Amino acid sequence: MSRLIVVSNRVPVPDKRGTAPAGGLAVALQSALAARGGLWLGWSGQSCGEEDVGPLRSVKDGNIEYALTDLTDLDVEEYYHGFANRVLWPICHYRLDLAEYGRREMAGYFRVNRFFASRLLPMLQEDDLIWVHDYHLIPLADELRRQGVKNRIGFFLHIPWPAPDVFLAMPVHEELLKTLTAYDVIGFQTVHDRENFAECLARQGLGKRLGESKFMVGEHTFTARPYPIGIETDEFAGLAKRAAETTLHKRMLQSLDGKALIIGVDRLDYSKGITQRIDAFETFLNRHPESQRNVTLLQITPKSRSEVPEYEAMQRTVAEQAGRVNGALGTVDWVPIRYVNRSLRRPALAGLYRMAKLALVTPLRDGMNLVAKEYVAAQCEDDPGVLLLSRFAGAAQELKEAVLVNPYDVEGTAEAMARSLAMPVDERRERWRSMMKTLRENDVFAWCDTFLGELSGSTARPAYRAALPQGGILRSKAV
Ligand code: ADQ
Repeated sequence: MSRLIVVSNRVPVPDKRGTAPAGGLAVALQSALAARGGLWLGWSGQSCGEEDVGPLRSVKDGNIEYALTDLTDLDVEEYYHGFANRVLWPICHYRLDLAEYGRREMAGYFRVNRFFASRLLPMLQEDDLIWVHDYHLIPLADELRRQGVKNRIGFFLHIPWPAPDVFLAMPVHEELLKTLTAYDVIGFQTVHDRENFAECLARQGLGKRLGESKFMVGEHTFTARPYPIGIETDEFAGLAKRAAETTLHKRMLQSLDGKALIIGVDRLDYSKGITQRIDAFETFLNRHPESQRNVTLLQITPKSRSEVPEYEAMQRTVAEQAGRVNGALGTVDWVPIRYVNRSLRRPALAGLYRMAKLALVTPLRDGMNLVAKEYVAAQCEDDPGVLLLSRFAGAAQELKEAVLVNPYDVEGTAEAMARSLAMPVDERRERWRSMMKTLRENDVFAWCDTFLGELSGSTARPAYRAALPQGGILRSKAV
């Protein structure tokens, strides 16, 4: 079997005790790496200021090598904060209004991709399979090809690919689209993303479509297909079951004092629809006064990207909004919204999901949304809670038995909350069983196998689960 090379912006490096930071994606990729032997390359998260970047920092864990590079201040500003976070992220989430185009940032993005290619080059062997992740690294294959690399190279986009009218509004769209076609396999979360990509090619007159998933640009043919990402379903379900025995779980139950728990878990990001969700919750409480004092919304939102001004503003807006609702509707012994700005360990999160009667997963746009899948996996089969899910999350393409809503429709979402809380147990069980079947069939290990099967041209499915790194899901976190 060929070696596997994973390249992503950030890398979940195990610490000195061999413990990697947590999450299904990292575990699946680590187990694929452990089965084949290989290398994971990415940014260290550190800047070397204005100095020249020093040698790679390498950490060995069994037959996996983690290779980390620093970047200069200018690189971090232009490539990461600039083009990736202030242009590609908003554009791919349909927020043309938030995109800040600057020639300098665009040039910096391509420059840093060239730099990653030059760091990888000396470590490559002839038959290595290369798997590149996410929007930070779209031009990487093109840069590697320019430097003479002939290996099979795959790319997976974790976020949505926007409709042509949105994508084509980005000044550098043509170059970016062209560089994407240098890959051998391009993975999207949904059919919808792949079709948006295909329409962008057609609108630009770039190459031709040979079949549903086959495309040709110049002499190069490649595959572009949906590979919806999953979670470590059975492991996460086990974690949630065990969490019910913990002290935190018992304390939480006590503090709820019989009230139904409603949960929202998201990184603080404008794509997640948190303010619209709180508006909908307030509308629900006002329209269903009998629910007041009987429900509590726990919104868990760790800060992210606080260097981007929109995120800082959003943090203030959400805190003020929760405070306003609590002030207007709360009583001395009932707080409608508990707003928590921190990250939780996975066992604690799994336990809270299991306790919640309803999960509000209402992004305005999301590549997949793993919180939706984790919530379903964490439920107790006899008395499962209800997943209220945005139609604009990739997960809605698979979890059709969720209560699907349009998050922009605040009143519709409020009514869906009322229906979900009143849903009879038989209906909840039926919906849950069907969603759980989907999650079991397409877990993150199957996702990894399918993508790598396509990339390596092999139909045999290696059992990556058997090669799970020590400690499994308790020890790792998303890339
Ligand atoms: P994200 O935008 O980060 O990922 P998501 O898919 O929801 O979104 O994954 C978030 C992960 O972080 C989940 O595993 C969740 O449990 C964890 N998390 C969130 N809040 C947490 C908290 N307070 N404490 C601890 N853990 C927390 C991007 C894309 C998504 C796509 C994923 C994977 O934007 O659309 O689903 O990649 O491809």
